[in-house]
Amino acid sequence: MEYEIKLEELAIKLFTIDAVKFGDFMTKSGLKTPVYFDLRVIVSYPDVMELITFLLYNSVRDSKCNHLCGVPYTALPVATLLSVQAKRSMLMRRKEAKGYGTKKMIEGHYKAGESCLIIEDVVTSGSSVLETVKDLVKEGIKVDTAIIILDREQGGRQNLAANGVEMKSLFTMTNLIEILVKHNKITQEMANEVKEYLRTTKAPSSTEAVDRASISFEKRAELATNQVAKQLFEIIALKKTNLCISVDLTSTAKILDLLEKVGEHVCLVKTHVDIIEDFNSDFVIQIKQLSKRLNFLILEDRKYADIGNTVSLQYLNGLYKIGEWADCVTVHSLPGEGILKALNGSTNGVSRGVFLLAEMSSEGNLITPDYTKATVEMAAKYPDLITGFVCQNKDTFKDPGLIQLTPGVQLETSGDSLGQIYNTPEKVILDKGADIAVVGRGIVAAKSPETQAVVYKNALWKCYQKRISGKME
Ligand code: S5P
Repeated sequence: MEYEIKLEELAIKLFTIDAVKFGDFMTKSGLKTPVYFDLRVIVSYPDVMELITFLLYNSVRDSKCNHLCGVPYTALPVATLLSVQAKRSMLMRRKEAKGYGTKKMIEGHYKAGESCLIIEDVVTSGSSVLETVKDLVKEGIKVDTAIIILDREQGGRQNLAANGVEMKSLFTMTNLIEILVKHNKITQEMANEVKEYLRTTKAPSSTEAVDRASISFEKRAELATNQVAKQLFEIIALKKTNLCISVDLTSTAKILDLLEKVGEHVCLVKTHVDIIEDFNSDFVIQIKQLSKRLNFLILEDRKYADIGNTVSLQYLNGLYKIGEWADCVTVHSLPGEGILKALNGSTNGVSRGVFLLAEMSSEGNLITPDYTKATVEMAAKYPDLITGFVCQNKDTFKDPGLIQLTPGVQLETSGDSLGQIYNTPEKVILDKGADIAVVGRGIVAAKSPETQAVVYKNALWKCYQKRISGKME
């Protein structure tokens, strides 16, 4: 109750000090608006600052975040007060990088893998919040919540949600207006005009977004929520290879022989266990030993696509008992969420990993943009299980803690006679946003697979380095 009373008190004060004004105004972008906010003035009113701090305090206290960061400049003093009161560390984002020394955008003491809560005054499109989020994420800091004084309800909430940031606000515009009408500060007529304006004027969907492709694999390891993804990022960074070999061979001896030669050059080995003619338990022991000795993970490309119950049987039972030896598996989203529910969990205390197929490389495949979008949305509900996506495009997903695995890679663009489409390492890493490139016949069918694996490894790594250095033409 005290909270409600103070919230109304704040609304009235904001009106009284002209932090919120009604009439005919022009926005920065030249649009007409019947309501205008300027919260920069609040610093001159200690009672308003105190009220805001009081109202935001509980959200800060209840958050598990290591740090707070105010979006420059208006929210900086608010963040400072909250930081002191909640005894929580504060970080500061620079508006411009220093011209000398380190190009640091974030000031304060922090470690990659820590988390940060964002504080902001007013959100319209959400792009200012996202600029701050982007710089924090680049440092390996996780951001999932932004605490806002006023949500203008013009699309900011949706833009933030699309970047994995939940917005909590003291007021929405609608609810602020209702309070002001109740206290006879504005007429019902004015309130209706503002509501109509809100209904018809939306901020453009924000172009500002976290660009996962510009973040190093080391930092992304800290942002991963799935243990397999974290491990894979770490292996990639350590071995300096983002090459996955697809060992589409039909005898265990040939697979083991190939892996003995190329294992040190790859981060991930992709198998199709059901094409092996002499599969046996000794093969499992040997490939696991190789994976330990040469430090790569194993992805069984089973492409599960059945109802949850069947998939859980297929995963743990039958001849292959895939769940016992594969670090991760590929899964279709087609049957719906049941398939992820069935796989969610761990085997013998070891986290599982799933690469969801969001797009395919083959010509004429039936996956539509809506299907891809729904697949990414489905994955967001299983942060502990999802390692990443098998997909072809950078825009398919944004979360820097997930991995883009892209097949259909050869040194020369072409295809095969059965609809496979190939792109070059440059194209998949620099244009298409792949984190790991899957190469099958490009290496397996080469005269010297070992030499060819090194060629692919170096080409892919060079592109990755170029990508994170930001020197793309
Ligand atoms: O969209 C896809 C998804 C996958 S997992 N396109 C693919 O080609 N794959 C797999 O990647 C395919 O099953 C095969 O094992 C590998 C590509 O092999 P390559 O010989 O064409 O490089």
